[in-house]
Amino acid sequence: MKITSRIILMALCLAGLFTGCAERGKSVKIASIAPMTGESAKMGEDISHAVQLAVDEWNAKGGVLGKRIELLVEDDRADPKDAVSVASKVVAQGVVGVVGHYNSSCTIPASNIYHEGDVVMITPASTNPMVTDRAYFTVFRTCGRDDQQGYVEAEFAANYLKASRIAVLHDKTTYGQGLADEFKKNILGRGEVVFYEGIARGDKDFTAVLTRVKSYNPDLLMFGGLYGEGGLIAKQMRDLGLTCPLLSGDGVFDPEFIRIAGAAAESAFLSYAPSAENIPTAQHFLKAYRARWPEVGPYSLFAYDAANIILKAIELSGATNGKKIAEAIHTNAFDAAIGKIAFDGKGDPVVAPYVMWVVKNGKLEPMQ
Ligand code: ABU
Repeated sequence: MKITSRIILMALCLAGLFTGCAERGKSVKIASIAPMTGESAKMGEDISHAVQLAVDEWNAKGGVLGKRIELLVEDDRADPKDAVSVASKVVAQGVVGVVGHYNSSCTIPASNIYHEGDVVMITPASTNPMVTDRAYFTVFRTCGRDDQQGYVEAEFAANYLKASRIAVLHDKTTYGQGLADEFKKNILGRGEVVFYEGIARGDKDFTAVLTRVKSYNPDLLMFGGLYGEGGLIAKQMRDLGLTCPLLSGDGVFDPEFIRIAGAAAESAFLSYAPSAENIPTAQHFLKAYRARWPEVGPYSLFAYDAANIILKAIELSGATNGKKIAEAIHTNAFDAAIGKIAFDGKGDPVVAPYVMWVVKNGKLEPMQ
């Protein structure tokens, strides 16, 4: 553990927040950490509900290692600094596993804390390659990566849409710009990127930048970012008479995108995982989740699997020590809701495909 982390832990001890040693043993603590407030709060709710479901199911069967599982739900407010302080807090509280974070820009700095504190972290949603490219032993993800996703989007743009003049917008975040850059790298030589610019997260009016995009007469607009801005861009580009298709990624993949864009969402193309509706092993999760909450979010299944993998690894290793739990994750294949999951040496799932979806009649539908 680095000196800075030790100092933070000592400060938390003095503040009376360091309950880790005193209470370790009474229960097994895991945490769900994501934005619970602000623009991406829906993602945090989707993730924490799924983790809650997994924890409740384990507790109904007697917990893990004979102990009750306690779930801490924490808010990182989609802010990298808050993510680091919440990560330090839960490590000090003796959490043995974390499902989170949502934003790659939070997961990457927070994972330094879990790495230094030997705590297992599995993100269900952070797709930037850097999350796992440092190959931290206790850091994993159940979702795919943006280098895979950017490749699939570029293949689709070149081969299906036959796009040749492409405008690219991104939200300047680790995820949004990262995905836009992966797309740009993979489209090179097949389509020309005639416009490339960043927008600001939280902005509501994109008519100025979209008017400039329109002046380039693109035959495709690719957006790297999240559903809030994605929905507004879809709506405002149509209002301006920009008729080319809109292509985006998993960050825009949510019914909220359609609720924001309205009819303008129609025919938008999004890359995301294959439909869970068609996966036999996912049926129990879908039924149990929908019995408690109305809408399964894009990362709910990945969060449910992440929580179950942490708890199963605790059971398999017979330990609550982070390195032992991580070793069990690295060396076993897990029967997850999404199917069998095994991890490579970096902590990425060995199989995590992306497919293209389209908005049709106001609904997200996987394309053939
Ligand atoms: N992967 C979509 C949004 C979350 C993130 O990676 O920042």
